[in-house]
Amino acid sequence: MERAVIDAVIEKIKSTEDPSKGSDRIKEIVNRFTRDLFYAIEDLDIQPEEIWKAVDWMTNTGRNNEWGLVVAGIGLEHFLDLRMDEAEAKAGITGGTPRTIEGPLYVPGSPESVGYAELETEPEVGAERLYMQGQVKDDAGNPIPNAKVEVWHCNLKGMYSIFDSSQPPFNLRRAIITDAEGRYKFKSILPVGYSCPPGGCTDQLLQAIGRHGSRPAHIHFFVTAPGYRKLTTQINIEGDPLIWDDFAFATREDLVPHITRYSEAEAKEKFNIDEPFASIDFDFVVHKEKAGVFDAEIERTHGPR
Ligand code: MBD
Ligand code: FE
Repeated sequence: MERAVIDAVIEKIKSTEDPSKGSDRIKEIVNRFTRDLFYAIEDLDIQPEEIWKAVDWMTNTGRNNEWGLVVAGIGLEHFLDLRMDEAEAKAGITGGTPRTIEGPLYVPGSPESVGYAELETEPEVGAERLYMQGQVKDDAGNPIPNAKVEVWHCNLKGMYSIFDSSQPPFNLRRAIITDAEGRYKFKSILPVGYSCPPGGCTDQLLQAIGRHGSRPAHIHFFVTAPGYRKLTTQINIEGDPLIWDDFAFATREDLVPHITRYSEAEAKEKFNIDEPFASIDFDFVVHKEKAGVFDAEIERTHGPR
C-alpha cells in the first residue's frame, strides 16, 4: 500500500474528530502513533495473527503490572533521561550527579530519620554489611542541610519490599534527612542484581529478541531539597559482571563508586564495629531550581496496582 493511501486513511479517521471536544494534544499524539503503526505494518508486512498475539501480550503485561519493566527494558525510560539531560543542558544546567532511571519499584512513605538510618527492618542473613555515607551539595560545593535522601534496594533474593509480601513493609527502604553539614549515612547490606520474573511478559519479550532481563546490583535514590531540582539516580555495586550489561541501560559513568572493604579486625580497631563491612563514600550534587526548565519532579503512579 502506498504511504499516500495510508495517509488518506489517517485523514479519514481524523475527520471523525469533533474539534470542540477532547484534547488537541492527545489527538495529535494518537494520530501520529496510529500513522506510524500503520506504516510499520505496511513496511514489515505484519500479519493479522501477529497483531492479535501482540494485543494478548499487552493485555497480559497490564494484568501482571509489568509495563514498568517493559518501559525500562526497551530503553524508553533511559531515553527519557537522555532527553531530560539535553533539556537541562540547553538551559545551562550541567554537571552534578548524573540522573538515572527510577524504575518501577519505588514506594513513597519510607520511615524517615535525621542523619542516619538502618535500612534492614529484618536482619538479612548471610549478607555483606554496607555503610554508605556522604554529603548532599549544591554545584558550588556547599553542603545542603535538611535535604531528603530516599533510598531503596532489593534483598538477597533480588526482591523489593511492598511488592514482595514475604518481607516486612518498607524493609530496605528509608528516607534520611541530611544533618547540619549536609551529611547522610546509612547501614544496610550489599544487594544483589535483579531479574525480571522468569516466564513473565517482559521476560518473554526479551527472550524473543535474544536479550536478558537482568540488572547489576544497584541502590536507588531520590534526593530532594527545597529550592533544588529533584535528583533521581542509582549507584551500581562495583565488580558486578552486569554493570555495563544492564537490561534497563541505567549504568552511567560516575555512578559506580569504589567500595572499600574492612576486615573484622579493621572494623573493630578503626571503627569499633563488630563485623566486617563494605563502605561506600558518595556525595550527591544537585542543581538549584531554575525558571523555564521542566519540573524534575515527574508525576507517576507508584507501588503495586
Ligand atoms: C529494578 O530493580 C529496576 O531498578 C528497574 C529499573 C527495572 C526492574 C527492576
Ligand atoms: Fe531497582
